[in-house]
Amino acid sequence: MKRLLVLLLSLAFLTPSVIAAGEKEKTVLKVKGMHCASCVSMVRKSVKKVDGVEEASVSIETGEVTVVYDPAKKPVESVVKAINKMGYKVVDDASSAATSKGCCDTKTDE
Ligand SMILES: [Cu+2]
Repeated sequence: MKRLLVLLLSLAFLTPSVIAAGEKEKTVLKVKGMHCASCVSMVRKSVKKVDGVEEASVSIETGEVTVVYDPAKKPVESVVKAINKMGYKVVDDASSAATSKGCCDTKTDE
């Protein structure tokens, strides 16, 4: 019984350091200007190309790009730049009324 307690205690000590080592971080970016499946796959592809990004998923309904990355490589700034460069816009808060050009933003008022 005492042995089990010791085992549990050492597990409790070990667990946090195991989690911290090599752990990925996750961030969610709000992106304006995505209209269709083509936008989604383009954004996803270019985000995944950034060094340090492990996984990227894009939701067109919410305009959210979820990025799983290696924090040691700090790729988030490059991810934001990559998205903005394609004509979309990463916004800090969802209420921002930013306008942007997506791949299929074909307004003919010009
Ligand atoms: Cu599109």
